[in-house]
Amino acid sequence: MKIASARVIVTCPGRNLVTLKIATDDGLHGLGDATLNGREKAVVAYLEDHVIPCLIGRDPHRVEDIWQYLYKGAYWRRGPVTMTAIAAVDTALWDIKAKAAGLPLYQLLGGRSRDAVMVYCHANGADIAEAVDSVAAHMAQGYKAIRAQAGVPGLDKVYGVPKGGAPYEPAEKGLPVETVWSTEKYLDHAPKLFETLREKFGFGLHLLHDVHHRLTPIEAARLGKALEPLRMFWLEDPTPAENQDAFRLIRQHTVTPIAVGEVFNSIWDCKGLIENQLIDYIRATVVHAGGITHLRKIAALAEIYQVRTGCHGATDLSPVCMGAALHFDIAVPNFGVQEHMPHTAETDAVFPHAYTYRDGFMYPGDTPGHGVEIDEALAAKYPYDPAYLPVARLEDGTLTNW
Ligand code: CS2
Ligand code: MG
Repeated sequence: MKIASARVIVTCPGRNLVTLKIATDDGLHGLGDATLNGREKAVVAYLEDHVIPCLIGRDPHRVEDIWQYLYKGAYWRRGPVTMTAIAAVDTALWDIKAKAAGLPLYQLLGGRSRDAVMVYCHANGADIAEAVDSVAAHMAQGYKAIRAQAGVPGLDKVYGVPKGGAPYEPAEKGLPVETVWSTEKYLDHAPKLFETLREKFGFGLHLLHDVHHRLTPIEAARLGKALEPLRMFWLEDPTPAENQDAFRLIRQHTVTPIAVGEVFNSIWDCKGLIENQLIDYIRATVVHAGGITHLRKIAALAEIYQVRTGCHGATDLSPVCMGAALHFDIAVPNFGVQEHMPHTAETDAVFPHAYTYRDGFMYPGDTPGHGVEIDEALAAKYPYDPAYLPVARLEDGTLTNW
């Protein structure tokens, strides 16, 4: 079997999604997600100009060798663009390998370690009352784990809360919009949200919260400590993680579980966090952390230190990533939880898939491969539409972490 061709498909059924399709000389094909929110075209160029020409004629079964070739052969290692491109190739090759074997991908990853994948959804509201209603609505859909985000009095826009009740989509069309952030206003308000949720719903529900990189380590420690009585499932991205040692300060002050890693693109971004047990969940994903091949290595390191997986699963990760992630999730021994932001109906129509949601859990399905396909004719009806993630500034104008 040889790789006969490969091409990149860009579509925008409500948001931009990038897919790599690799075809073999005996009629098989595999898909990989190559979406990098706000930098989609950089990955398209990396794949089309620097990767695809090197793939033609190679044996698609040599998944690890091709991964090493693309990682070490580039000389310039790591980074979100490079590792998303490698991830797309890797995911497509695993898809082909499983299809050639006539098996669902999870069977090539060690088989099931559980019967279902617990997922968490996004509840949000412009204020605490709306967020409470949103949590109740998602509980009614069967979710056992719910991330809650609410507006902050005095701030016009905050991460995770869409305007006008629309589904949350962080990227906005056109050039980046600028939003204002106030840690002081947020820190006074966040604990009230979870005190209200616990009073209303008790402790039988897993509650999660995404700080989205906005606090300093000591501020994150203060928030973690304030939330301890509310028994969070996790506090996500409490502080930027370039300085992995910063998490020691958080750990010294609070036992609230910490989740980090959706922006990580290699094991080197989280080696210290895991080995020093500074986090409890690693959020690295199939699409941004080098694909199935590399994510398995991150999960294996994490397993040694009792760190569990909690893969990112926002709508800017395509159904191709979700499908591959669910096969990874159902097989990996140290699974924690999978993020689940349902895609739009238009997106699901472009990407027919075997995975299903039922009563708080997801199932990858047993179709050979990762179980996700693309309707190229329909995809072509949604041309790329430039969109960027927002930029955040403090109230005095200082640029800060969005
Ligand atoms: C968020 C994402 O889902 C999450 O945990 O951090 O919505 C993130 O903001 C987007 O994926 C960025 O593109
Ligand atoms: Mg996040």
